[in-house]
Amino acid sequence: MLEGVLIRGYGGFYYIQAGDRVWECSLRGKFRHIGQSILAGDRVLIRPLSEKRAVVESVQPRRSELIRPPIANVDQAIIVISLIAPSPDRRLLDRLLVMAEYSGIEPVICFNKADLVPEEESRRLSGIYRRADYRTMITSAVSGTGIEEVREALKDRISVFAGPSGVGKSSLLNALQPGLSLKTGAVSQKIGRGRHTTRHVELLPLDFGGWVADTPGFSVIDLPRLKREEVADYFRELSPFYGRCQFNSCLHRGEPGCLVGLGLQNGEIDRERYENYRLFLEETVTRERQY
Ligand SMILES: Nc1nc2c(ncn2[C@@H]2O[C@H](COP(=O)(O)OP(=O)(O)OP(=O)(O)O)[C@@H](O)[C@H]2O)c(=O)[nH]1
Ligand SMILES: [Mg+2]
Ligand SMILES: [Zn+2]
Repeated sequence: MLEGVLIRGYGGFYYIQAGDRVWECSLRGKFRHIGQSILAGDRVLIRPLSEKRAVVESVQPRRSELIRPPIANVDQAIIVISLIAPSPDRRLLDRLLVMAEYSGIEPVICFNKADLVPEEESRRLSGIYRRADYRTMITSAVSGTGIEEVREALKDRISVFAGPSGVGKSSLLNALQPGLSLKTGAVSQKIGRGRHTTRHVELLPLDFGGWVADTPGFSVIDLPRLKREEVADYFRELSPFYGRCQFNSCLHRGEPGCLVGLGLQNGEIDRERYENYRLFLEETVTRERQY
């Protein structure tokens, strides 16, 4: 028996990376009987039948399960935002951070296209998020800045690249591992989107260890269904204020004795982050009323 990771399923076959090769596998009959599904990212035990073919004997319990894209055991989300062209969509970034945290996936923010903006600008933006306790990187797929740091983050883990269209997700992956040859640029934006509905999810094995999934860009993302008092839990810089405001149930929207206002004044909390918190809170309150 060998231990492996499912990298893609296609036409009733399952491609599993184990040891130094990718095995074409079928599932043992019992999976059909118990109706157990198997996803990219699943860790499995396989029994080799020949040089390349094997049978999946069992699937290990999942640590996590992402729905879009459908991948099991994702360790981290590399959220790619470009510093310019397209300009940073902070609202989308903050939504993605909420989503990652909600799914139990560690977010890493990658500020890309650093070659196109002054260094102070990259540092300013990444500083805001670093101070808010997120892991950030400044990268360029063109000049190679930060690529080694991204490699280190990806090593031996299962990661998903996410973010708006045109920010350089596929370009970064190509820079990380030139052999990947993922399509990039204006053309791929169209094809990538069009293909997305039919394309099977695939994990790309990295030659330095680990797996990544590239995803097509998107610009809209719903917040998870939260309760109003939970929204602050998804803004890391607000956690020190938990239970410290005058009212225990403080939602930090101008209540008497709210300490977050002070944090804003002394620059401990970034204003735009706070505005997004308020926006997400209002959205959540509105949605609560609909149920
Ligand atoms: N100057 C510069 N251009 C970049 C960089 N990264 C990507 N680009 C360019 O930005 C454009 C979009 O890059 P892609 O890698 O296709 O972007 P993507 O995020 O994969 O886009 P979708 O697949 O549509 O979601 C291409 O023309 C790239 O050459 C970078 O670091 N610096
Ligand atoms: Mg792409
Ligand atoms: Zn408060």
